[in-house]
Amino acid sequence: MTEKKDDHQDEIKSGEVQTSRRDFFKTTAMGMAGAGAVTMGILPFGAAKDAEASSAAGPKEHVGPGELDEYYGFWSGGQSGEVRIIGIPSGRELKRIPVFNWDAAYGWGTTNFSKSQMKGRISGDTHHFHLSYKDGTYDGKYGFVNDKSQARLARIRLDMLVTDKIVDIPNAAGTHGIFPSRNEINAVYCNSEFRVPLPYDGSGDLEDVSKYGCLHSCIDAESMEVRWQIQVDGNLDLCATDYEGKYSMACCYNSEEGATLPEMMGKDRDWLVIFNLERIEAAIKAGKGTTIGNSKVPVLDGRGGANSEYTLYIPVPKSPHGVNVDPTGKYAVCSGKLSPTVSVVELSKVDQAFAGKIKPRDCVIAEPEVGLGPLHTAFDNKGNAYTSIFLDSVVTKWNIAKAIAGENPVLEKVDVNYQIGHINASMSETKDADGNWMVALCKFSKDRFLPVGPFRAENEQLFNISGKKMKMVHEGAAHAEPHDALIVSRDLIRPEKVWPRDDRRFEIERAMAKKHGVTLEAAANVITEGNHTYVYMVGIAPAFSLSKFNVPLGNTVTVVLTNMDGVEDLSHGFCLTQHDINFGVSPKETASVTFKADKKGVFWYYCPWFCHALHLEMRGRMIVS
Ligand code: CUK
Ligand code: CUA
Repeated sequence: MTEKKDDHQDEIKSGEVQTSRRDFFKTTAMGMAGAGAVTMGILPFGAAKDAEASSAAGPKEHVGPGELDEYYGFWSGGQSGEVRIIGIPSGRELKRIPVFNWDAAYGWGTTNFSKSQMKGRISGDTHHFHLSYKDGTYDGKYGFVNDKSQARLARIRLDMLVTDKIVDIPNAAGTHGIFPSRNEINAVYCNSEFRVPLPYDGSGDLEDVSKYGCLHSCIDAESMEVRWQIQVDGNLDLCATDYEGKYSMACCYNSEEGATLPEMMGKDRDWLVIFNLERIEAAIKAGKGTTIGNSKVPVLDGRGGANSEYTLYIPVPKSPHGVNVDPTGKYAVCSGKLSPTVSVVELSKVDQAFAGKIKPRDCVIAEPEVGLGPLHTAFDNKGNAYTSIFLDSVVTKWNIAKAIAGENPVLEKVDVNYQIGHINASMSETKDADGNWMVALCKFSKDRFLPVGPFRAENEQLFNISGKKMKMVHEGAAHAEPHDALIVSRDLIRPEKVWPRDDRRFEIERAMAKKHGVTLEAAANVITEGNHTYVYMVGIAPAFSLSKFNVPLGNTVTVVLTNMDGVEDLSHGFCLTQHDINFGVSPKETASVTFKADKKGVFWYYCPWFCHALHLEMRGRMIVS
């Protein structure tokens, strides 16, 4: 490896702004005696809440039957591989969007379109979900989510709230932190968490860890193609972007470049790595990138600390995890994880540091103590930050200006149950942070719910943060294992109720139909070309347009189904018995499946989505002979 940067230039100024454990207990005890004790443990997430506890000035806490939530919550699904939509504040789970996971209800992983994206894989690990931006707030167009397990990025289209595109990131492993550009729909930046031999194709020296590498990748948000990559020292964790489009940034927790736990924890400081996007884009344009292995993506070398014009390595303590930029866009907050501090980086100083006028460490303007095991930070609209503290199982509310002034910035600590990972607040990752809601995503639920065997649910706790004190209003169980969540004002998300018939989603089926001289919308056609049989049908409640089709044994069969009911919420589907085939089609949607007719006999197909009083009669026979 190249020479390491000097990360001991300055001393950490923590301790100036400490809160003692005693203060912490005082604060939480007060919290328990106040509003917290009334609500904690009594109300399930999603249950009705007595209206008198709602504060007049704050957001509406109770969402009655038939009423709509004020916010959409977008939850990553962790090792379930999906993304979930939750109504906030009610906690109602509204939808699960299969992304990297196979799903029977929608047929994700079964239909030809989903297979073209999943490419034979059926699992994933989604940690970070973000929406596309324009001018510092959400534009309602796309959502993006990482797959840590197989180095992919997926895009969800927000008009239909379905997975749209999945891209593989070359020479990467453990794609973890991601963040889109915040000024325009432009790029999504993705971090590799695992250092691997490069090229990552099984060639070269596989044993020598010092020869491994790690990349920060830029993916075009519209084409979803990987535009460039840059190699860094260490390995990367979470990702953020500024509001102007000048920088992307990443926390690095393994500056030691070790492969085992003790090897990775040796140093007192690792880095916040800042990527100079203007310089990187210019270098890529000038053809300065090289390629790695079979990948055609241009790669720059951002290693070598001070010697790299593309990267700035800001020393921060110790194995930092989350990095979050505040709603003013002025500060990036890195959570120390193994240090009880958060580091506040002033982004306006980064240019001076890139120019060599100040040391990288001079960009850190405050380093308050917030508790043991700080992981992630959310923000309100009053200059306060809320940091999740894993080991202490608390959320620490602290004031950014006070921290910068060198005063004790800690305003309140509140207990959460238990071992909190991510935290987020309503619109926290935009310039329109509104300070209404905060959610604590706790990794352990222990005694909070009925026991259900050794694998337990997570516990998610929702706080009204509009008042002086944080007030928990709900808690509820979550299936494994949302890492991160966004709480988004509902006016920014405007999903359609019916598909437009010319949607790009049906390109595969439309091209097929064109070739066969049939239309998808008026189809009752069986076309056999050699050993491939194509079956086109429509569903109009309560019937398929074909009540029977015949297939020669051994043929490949493609069934194309269009839902011709343009009625809101009237879905159909196609479940073929004994063939592991099941998918849904929402109003005016087309989808198709391809399988082998490898068994002789009669096989009923039926509509699995309850669509009509005669829904059970919506069926037909496939006869294979
Ligand atoms: S990471 Cu899981 S708690 Cu993957 Cu965002 Cu911090
Ligand atoms: Cu169509 Cu049930």
